[in-house]
Amino acid sequence: MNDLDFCRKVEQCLTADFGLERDTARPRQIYLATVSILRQILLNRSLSLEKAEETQKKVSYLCMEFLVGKMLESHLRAMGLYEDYCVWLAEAGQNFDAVAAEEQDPGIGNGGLGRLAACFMDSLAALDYPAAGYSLCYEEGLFCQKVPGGEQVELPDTWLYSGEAWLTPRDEKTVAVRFGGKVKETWRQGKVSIHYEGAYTVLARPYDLFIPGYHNDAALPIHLWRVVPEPIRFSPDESRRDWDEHWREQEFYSKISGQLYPDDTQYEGKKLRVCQQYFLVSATLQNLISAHLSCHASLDDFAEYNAIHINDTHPALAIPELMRLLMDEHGYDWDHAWTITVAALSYTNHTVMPEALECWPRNLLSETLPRIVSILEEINRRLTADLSARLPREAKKVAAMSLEGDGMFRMANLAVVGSHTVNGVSQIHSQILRERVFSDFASLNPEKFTNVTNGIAHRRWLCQSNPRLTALITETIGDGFISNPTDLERLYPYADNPDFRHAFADLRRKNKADFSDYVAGVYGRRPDPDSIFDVQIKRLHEYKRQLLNALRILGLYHSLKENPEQNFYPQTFFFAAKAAPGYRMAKRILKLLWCLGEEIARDKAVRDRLSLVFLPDYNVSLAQRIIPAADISQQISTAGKEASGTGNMKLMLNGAITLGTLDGANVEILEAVGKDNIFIFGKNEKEVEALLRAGYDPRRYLLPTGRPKDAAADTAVVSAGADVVDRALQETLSSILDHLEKGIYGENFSDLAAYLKIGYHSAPDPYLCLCDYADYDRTAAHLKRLYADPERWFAMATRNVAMAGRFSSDISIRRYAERIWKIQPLPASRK
Ligand code: 26Q
Repeated sequence: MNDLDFCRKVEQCLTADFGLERDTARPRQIYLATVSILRQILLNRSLSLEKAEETQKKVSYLCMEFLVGKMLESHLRAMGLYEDYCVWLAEAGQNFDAVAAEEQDPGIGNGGLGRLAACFMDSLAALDYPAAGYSLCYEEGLFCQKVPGGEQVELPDTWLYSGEAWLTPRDEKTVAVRFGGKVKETWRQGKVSIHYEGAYTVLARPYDLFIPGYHNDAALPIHLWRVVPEPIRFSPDESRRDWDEHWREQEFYSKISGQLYPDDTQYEGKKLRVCQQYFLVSATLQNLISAHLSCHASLDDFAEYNAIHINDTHPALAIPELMRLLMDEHGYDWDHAWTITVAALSYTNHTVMPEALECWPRNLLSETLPRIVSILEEINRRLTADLSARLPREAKKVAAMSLEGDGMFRMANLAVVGSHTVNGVSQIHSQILRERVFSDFASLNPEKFTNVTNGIAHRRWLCQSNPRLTALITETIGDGFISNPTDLERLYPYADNPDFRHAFADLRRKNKADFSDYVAGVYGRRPDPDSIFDVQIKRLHEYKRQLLNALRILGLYHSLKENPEQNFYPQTFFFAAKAAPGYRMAKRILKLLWCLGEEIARDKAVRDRLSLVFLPDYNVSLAQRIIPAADISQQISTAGKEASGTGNMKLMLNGAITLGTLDGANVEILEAVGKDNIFIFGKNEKEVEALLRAGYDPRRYLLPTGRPKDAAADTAVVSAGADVVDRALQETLSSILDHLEKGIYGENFSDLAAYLKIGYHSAPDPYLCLCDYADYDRTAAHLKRLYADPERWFAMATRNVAMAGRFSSDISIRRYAERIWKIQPLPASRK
């Protein structure tokens, strides 16, 4: 279809569906009509893809979340319709931004993991791989965040109000998923048949969301499963039903696709969550099996045509569920079913935080999924028998590798055992998986473990969100990088070209001014676009150390108060972060950030040079606005804790300079740009581990208590591990903690001071804020000094942009496709 046809169709739709003309229609109706036409085009494309897939292996990417971001602009751009559509609107006196504003951010994800899934779909479509995403169609996405008075308030995210328009219900693909009840096994001639008594059946219907490829004909579906209540047919059987019980069950199960869980690390054994997970995997696998059987004689070759990827352990029940379907519904014996299952499945781990590793209480699983539990037990019986034979006299190891322990089923062990390949999401993370988290499995089966470093959709995160930089790059090296991201390396020599650097500085200044206007419009205060924009945007978590950043800002504040005449380049710190609703410490840190922002804003003596802006309701759209305006990218997690990070890549791609620890993908950014173009500080992962093992004592970094400050001269130098802690540092940190105790903007933060000093749960701060403070401060100060030299700064920025191509999700996806999924792009001749 050419662009004019497209605009004409939108116009026809406006008339036919709403009885409106393009010049009098409201933006919402134009939005709905446009989405309706895009959806029809994409549905047609995806149907032709379904045909092509019959003869080729495809990947199904299972993920409890897809944080797709707004789609109107990105889809129009990918489909080559954007420019003409804007002109067509303008001719009618309409404006693209007004129409685009009708779309809410579809918040069906928490953070990094969900956003990664969305970036991967973008690249799979761009590279024309046969693929589909599978997730749930949550009625409500991640909560909208308000922060009145610094307290986080969570409001429901009703994304379907504008999001429904993108969805195509696929009634014909509805399947049944059973929960609860009792399992009856009947053995006949060595074969078991399974019956369920008193199980509750929920219908699952997919609502498809389509992702277009970049300038090709691809349209990949993300199938979002939604609960549909089963119609009740009144029969003698039904008359014996306990109807009270039925209503109770209906009330519970109808909520399965109701809400996204807003936690991104904390595991909690909630029945509804396990039901969501099983609902996703059961519906998905039934869908894949019936699609396979519609064009193949049997399931013997299922794994030759299907790569099934489980994104974190959340869909790990796919392993026992595929076993169940193969054995109970399709008559396979155990060994054959297991061979097919392991050949089909692969698993990406996204976290090493122990509190995030999912373990389901046995009782809960037995009452909810009795047949799955018997399969898990059999997998485990065979696993532990095999391990005991291979590791005699190593009962401890065998117990640690078992799927069951302490009355829990361990999903990470299940995911490792039931997959042919396991990968981490950055070099350092994959190494930690091999050496620590899964070391026993890795020593028995080293070839199972690999690394695929995460990536980002550079077409969204550069081309769409930073048009000025994109234009400069295109003028300089052409537009090849849009499809071949490593072409950006051709920009590298321009770091030494003053004209290029000036043009870069100039556009950054404009981006900052635009962003300042936006902030002023939405939040009331206008940041100074001539100050350094220093950005930390990510979920709020102790390990990400927003608290460390806040301590340093307090340090700067004190220093400005004490020495107002100093030469201080104005600096604006931006934070955006949602805290999990039940995460108390995260909410306290959020409050501190907010209060500190207010206190500084009211201090006439410093506010022109230092400010802290907490931007509420962080989401994909806000990220797209702030990233092109960022000078400094803070990636300061305690080493070994951040699996990869992807915000670090987005900021680098837009030329922000990283201030970070040797953690996650920062390590690879360092490798890409070299040590002169990134600012690394703090303990590395091995040192962190060693220090925690040896015993970390944060009080070494503070003035000894119980003595007046000036009487403690004899403690001028105190050693803390390898560190030399001088008295000036102790004074700085003590006065920062005093300030927390005294209160900031009327709020007392003694709890945070105690956390830093003594720790809580009888352990000192495991994220080592005080320990890393001095090096952080030194490194940040050094980086800031460089800002005063724009020639040097924009040379560094240029090198960052130039080397960011390797972090495109196109590159990650090619690796997954070639090394893990073994899939090929569709032939160009498919139409
Ligand atoms: C688990 C159980 C119950 C409820 C919720 C959850 C849950 C939900 C989401 C647990 C974890 C998540 C999300 C994790 C996540 O986003 N991890 C991030 O993944 C990114 C992509 O690989 C990495 O870049 C980040 O480093 C990692 O933190």
